[in-house]
Amino acid sequence: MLSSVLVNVTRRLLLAQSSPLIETARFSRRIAVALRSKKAKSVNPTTQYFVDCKHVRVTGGKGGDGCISFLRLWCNENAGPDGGDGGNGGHVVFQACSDVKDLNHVTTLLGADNGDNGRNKDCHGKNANHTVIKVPLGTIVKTDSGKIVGDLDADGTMFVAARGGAGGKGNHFFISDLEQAPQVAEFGASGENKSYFLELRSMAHVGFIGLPNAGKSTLLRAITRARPKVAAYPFTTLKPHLGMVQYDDYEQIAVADLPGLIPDSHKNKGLGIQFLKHAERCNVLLFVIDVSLEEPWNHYNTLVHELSMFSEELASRPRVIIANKIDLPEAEKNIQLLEHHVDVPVIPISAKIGTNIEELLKEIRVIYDGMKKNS
Ligand SMILES: Nc1nc2c(ncn2[C@@H]2O[C@H](COP(=O)(O)OP(=O)(O)OP(=O)(O)O)[C@@H](O)[C@H]2O)c(=O)[nH]1
Ligand SMILES: [Mg+2]
Repeated sequence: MLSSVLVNVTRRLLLAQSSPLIETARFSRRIAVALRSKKAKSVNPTTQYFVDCKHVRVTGGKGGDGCISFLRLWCNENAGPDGGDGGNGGHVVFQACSDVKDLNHVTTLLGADNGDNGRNKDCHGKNANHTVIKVPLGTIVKTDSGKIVGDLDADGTMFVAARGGAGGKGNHFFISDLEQAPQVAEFGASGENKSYFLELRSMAHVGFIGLPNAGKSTLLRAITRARPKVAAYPFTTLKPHLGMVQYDDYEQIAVADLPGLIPDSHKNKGLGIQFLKHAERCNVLLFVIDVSLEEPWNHYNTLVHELSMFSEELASRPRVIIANKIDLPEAEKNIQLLEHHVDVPVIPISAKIGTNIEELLKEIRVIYDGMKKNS
């Protein structure tokens, strides 16, 4: 009885959560609604950094040794050599997987299992399983000298980083017309031992670009469960933070909060080129502008200038302006002026209060779908 009541309540909750169909005139099809978690965020410090570059050492498994053995039966004391072969060692393989978003889980030392040794009665050792390490889509594999040897840009693609050693042959293998009782067997070969740099090229689908204090981290906190530090001073964020926006059709969009840019960032001022490189790895750039400040279009022009000085291709990516802090009194007139001065769509929001966030999430999904269609 109680369980059926619970089931009904859960069903009602689920129905209440499920979203209505939203038809837009522009696309005349359903746009997935972002699922925004209502669960309270943990208050414990859980600082987790997004790892997009890693140096790893990989070792293939050793092959199993061959066995030297002679069979003795009750009716035949010298029934012949019966030493089995060793099994092959496992490979270390990197596999691109869309479920994985960064290289945080990849350890520095990666090894595969060894093959089993051969046994008497012609028992061959078992081949070791390969060690498959999932890496995000867009991971490139470089040697220590910087040569690119693998580009894992499609789901499921694999790169064999270190081959396992072959198993050694047992003495049964060495029987010949001349030698009927060989007393030799091989050791298993050692696996390859190599080192690589893994580098994640496509960091997130969407990246927030903005001057310091524009409210990028506040916005990431508002739309995802990520918890970057927010404070009223510049350069609060020193490393990129990543959050996932989940939609009700199970699509997930990775959003990155990048450290603030300042004039001359492309000359390595402020936090410098390193973070422009991160921007290079985002498919869509959202410019977060603080519209409570005077002449916000100048901020936008500064950001575009920095991006184009760094890379022309970067400046030509799809982009949208997010006019943040519309809750402040000076914002209203600044937004109108901003829309007048720029030729890209402007979405007014207040990341702190949550105004217009649903609209922004819908817009992000529309851009993301368009981007997927074109790629
Ligand atoms: N009134 C108001 N304040 C906001 C809003 N969004 C952010 N802020 C405030 O602006 C300040 C800076 O916010 P952050 O999110 O740390 O800004 P940021 O762009 O991440 O800054 P850096 O990490 O230094 O680049 C904080 O004090 C926020 O509370 C908003 O919509 N309205
Ligand atoms: Mg920040």
